[in-house]
Amino acid sequence: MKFLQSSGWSAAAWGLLISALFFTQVVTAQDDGDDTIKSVPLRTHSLSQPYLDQDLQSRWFDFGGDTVVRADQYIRLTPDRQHQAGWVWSRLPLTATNWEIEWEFKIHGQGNLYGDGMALWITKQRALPGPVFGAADNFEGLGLFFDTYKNNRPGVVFPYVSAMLGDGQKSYDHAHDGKEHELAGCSARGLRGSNIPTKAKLTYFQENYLQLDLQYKNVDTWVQCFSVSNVTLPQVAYLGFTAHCGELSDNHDLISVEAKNLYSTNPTRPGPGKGGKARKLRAKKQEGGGWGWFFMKMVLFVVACGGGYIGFVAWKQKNQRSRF
Ligand SMILES: [Ca+2]
Repeated sequence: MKFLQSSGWSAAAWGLLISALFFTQVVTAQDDGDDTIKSVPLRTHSLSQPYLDQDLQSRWFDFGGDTVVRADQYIRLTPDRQHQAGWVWSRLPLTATNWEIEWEFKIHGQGNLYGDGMALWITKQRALPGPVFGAADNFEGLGLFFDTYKNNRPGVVFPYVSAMLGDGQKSYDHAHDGKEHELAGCSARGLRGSNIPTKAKLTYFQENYLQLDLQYKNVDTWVQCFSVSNVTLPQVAYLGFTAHCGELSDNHDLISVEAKNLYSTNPTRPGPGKGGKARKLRAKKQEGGGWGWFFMKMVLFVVACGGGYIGFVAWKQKNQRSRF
């Protein structure tokens, strides 16, 4: 009994030691990826006050629908009135292979009931008004929705942020707030009407991963909404922001957009690929290069631990027998 106990403790200690080494290695590998990423500002896809030039035009963006530009404050995609829809679309496609888009926005209004929300688009189509947060359905590319009105998603806290990859055929699932074709998403309670600048940061490394981080709880505190591996977006796609109000309304304001071209100075590792909850869930659904590697290491780790334990028990038993 004593032997079993002591071998159990020894094996546990060995397991702990190996685990510590293993996870240290994983965390280190992710952290040191960050300083190999460089960025170059993309002026063609960035927006800041006063938004328009002297001729009240924008060189890089078109505005439409009910959008109102207030040069010293915001681009209001919809005012807090029923049946409004507005849009802003880049004139040039986003052709960078890897990029980051950080934007500040504000969703606020008078009503106790409000909606419907706003969206960011990276799509082949541009400036087509429609029913999906002010843009056309059956899009090709990425739709990222900041949905403030729960149509029907029991058990989900709203506002809810969700991403969908459209192929030109799929329709946005309005009745269930995008559930049917959701790529990834997260609840963001407090995002609407937050008293700090609300920001989102979308990072894309081609054929590697797509990650969304949000800032709405505290200044300079980002929370990861999702990180999904093996995402491929159209190589030529326009950047758009749209919003829509139906029976319920809200102000949907775009404050600024900062786009960057990203490139990795380490050709063997094109992106940092931080692991988040959504990404871990996603990894169970699909096999990815990065996660295939992770899975292999886990298997090897379990095999090593098991082998070590069996070897240790055998050695102990042999030792015990030789003592008597
Ligand atoms: Ca909704």
